[in-house]
Amino acid sequence: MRETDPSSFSGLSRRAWLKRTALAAGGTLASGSLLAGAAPLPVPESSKKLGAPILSPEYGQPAPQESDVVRRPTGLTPTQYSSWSFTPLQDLHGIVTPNGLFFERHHGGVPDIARDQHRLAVHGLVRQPLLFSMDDLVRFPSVSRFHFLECSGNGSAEWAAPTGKTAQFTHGLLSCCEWTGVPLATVLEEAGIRPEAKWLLAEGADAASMTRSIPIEKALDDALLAYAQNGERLRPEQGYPVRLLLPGFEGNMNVKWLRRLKLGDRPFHSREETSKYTDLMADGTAREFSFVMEAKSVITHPSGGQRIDRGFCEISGLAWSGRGRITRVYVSTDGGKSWRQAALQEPVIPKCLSRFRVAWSWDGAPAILQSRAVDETGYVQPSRRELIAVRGMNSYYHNNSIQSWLVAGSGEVSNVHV
Ligand SMILES: Nc1nc2c(c(=O)[nH]1)N[C@H]1C(S)=C(S)[C@@H](COP(=O)(O)O)O[C@H]1N2
Ligand SMILES: [Mo]
Repeated sequence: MRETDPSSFSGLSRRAWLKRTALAAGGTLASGSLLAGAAPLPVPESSKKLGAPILSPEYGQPAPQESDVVRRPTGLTPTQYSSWSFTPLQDLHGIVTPNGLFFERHHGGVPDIARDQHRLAVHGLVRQPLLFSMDDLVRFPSVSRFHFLECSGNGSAEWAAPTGKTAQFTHGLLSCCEWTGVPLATVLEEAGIRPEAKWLLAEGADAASMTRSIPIEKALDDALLAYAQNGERLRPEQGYPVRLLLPGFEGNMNVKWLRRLKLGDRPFHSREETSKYTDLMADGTAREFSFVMEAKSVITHPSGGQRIDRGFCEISGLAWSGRGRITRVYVSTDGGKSWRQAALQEPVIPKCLSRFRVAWSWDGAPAILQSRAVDETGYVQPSRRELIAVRGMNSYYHNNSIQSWLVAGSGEVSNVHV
């Protein structure tokens, strides 16, 4: 029997809910059109014949209609080998980034590494240097945890002028997934950490042989040797077969295609000169060791490039902090003059994206939408002016200031500075 009794559609109760929410926000019915009386619904074409069989394809793909939900490059880098691709945050729901949409940042392309050939060396200030195959590694007890990863260059093009047209380009060097791996502490303890060991050098097996200096406290705290993301082995772009995951730390320290960990008594330099990023301050000095990604947020709907209609509009976005849990997010629809506290979607996980939502009714007048995140340390996400007052205009990395989206009278949304 086909469903013909409209009163039993769960869609109706959803409409009823929407109506209540919309009315609470001072609006009218959010969307949809009235279903005429008790007339039987036509049987859709898709119900008149069999669909595609199983295994078409073997590895499932998104619906073809969703083909514009893809990673995108800026197209501004001289090569595609040392470049970025951005996650389409404006088209995603919840907090998890699908693996195929995880942002990319490679300094020497994506290496093709045979899982059974790959080795991870642990040496330097340890009692016994060790070499692990992937099989050796995954034999250790593992954990699975949800964490975001953000490139510290995320938003770097936004310092001087509103540049990115969409949330993808303003904030898309940001992704989040469930990582599975072996706690780095377990493997270091296996090798035996010498008391003088204070820093680690992590090196990747890519053409960039990317190296980074990692403080031992982080290594022993919550660092993971991650070999899986969202249930499957790492994607090649994310560091297959194993990467370092330093929850809450800037992206570049999360060395992919990890092949070597060397323990030392100080940060590594010499050939590893490039082993950290720094922030140039207004007075010409450089701030170094700015490892943690401070609290930040962005409204993903409505956001740049989208268009909204009058009436009910759910404002929704993402908030995150490298220091722990997001405790509150405030949303403004008047360019920061007044703020309303947003609802935080459960689960709210430390060092993970959190989804926030606020019910709003758009009256058709131009509006400036902003979000401001607060984390469990009490840190409050700064406005652009507040950030510049401290950091000046010479900085490139760590732009965690408040994003403003202008909703024009036409309903078109664009990136603005206020
Ligand atoms: N071996 C290696 N690790 C690397 C990089 C790299 O180029 N080579 N890029 C780093 C930078 S700058 C960032 S932001 C993150 C990006 O991780 P993703 O490509 O999985 O998003 O990886 C880091 N780890
Ligand atoms: Mo990065």
